[in-house]
Amino acid sequence: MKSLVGYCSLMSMFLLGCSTDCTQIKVLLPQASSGVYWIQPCKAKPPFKVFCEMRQDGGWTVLQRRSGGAVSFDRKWAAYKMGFGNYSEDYWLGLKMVSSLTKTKTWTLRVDLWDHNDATAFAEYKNFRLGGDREAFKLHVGEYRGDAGDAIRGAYSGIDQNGFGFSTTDRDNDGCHPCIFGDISQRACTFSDTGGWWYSSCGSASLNGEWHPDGDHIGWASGLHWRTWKGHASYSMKATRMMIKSV
Ligand SMILES: [Ca+2]
Repeated sequence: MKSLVGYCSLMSMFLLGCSTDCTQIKVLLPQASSGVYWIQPCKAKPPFKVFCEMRQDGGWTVLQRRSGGAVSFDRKWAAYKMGFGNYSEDYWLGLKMVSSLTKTKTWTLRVDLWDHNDATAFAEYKNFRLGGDREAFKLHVGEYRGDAGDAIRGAYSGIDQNGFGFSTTDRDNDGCHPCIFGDISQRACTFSDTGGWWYSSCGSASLNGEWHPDGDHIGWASGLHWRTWKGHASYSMKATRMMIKSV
């Protein structure tokens, strides 16, 4: 069935030209199941693979998934630009692909979080898009809704990540020098957080840090943080997922 659906998504891509994404596949094939698909947004050549979460509320293109420590997210600019990991497990789609996807249409970003007791929370942002390579894939988010809190805009003022470029250990766009974490002072947020992100002095959201298992998930500057939900003692999530839907 899945190979048939995959074939159909490829066929729809050829029939519809360049406009395919997970949302459109779900509209064309309401019975389509969650899985790996080829898509080709208008500004993207060649087509690329994504994991589509097919839900009652539509088809979502997964940008990021963390569920364990098998895939390291401690990587440099080139890797974050082009993507890494395993499409059906933990992965980062790639800033270039997300930027090309969000150049056209209007998108909603959904962030799902799981703690180590399997409690969940989510954050959704309207009008999500990324700028291009020349503006360091700057993050743009609109109105927030959810129960995880708006960690992108931050738990307090002065750390709003909206409008900031992406940073990695070899690309510093975090707007701070020094950057302060508790009693640590450094030139860049990525030195403590390790994973790439749209840091802003350094901010309340950071989902690409080092994954920590249950029992070792509290107190690390690195980790999978969403501090408007789990603000105390640097809590690192058990699992996270970031995905977008076109409207
Ligand atoms: Ca800096």
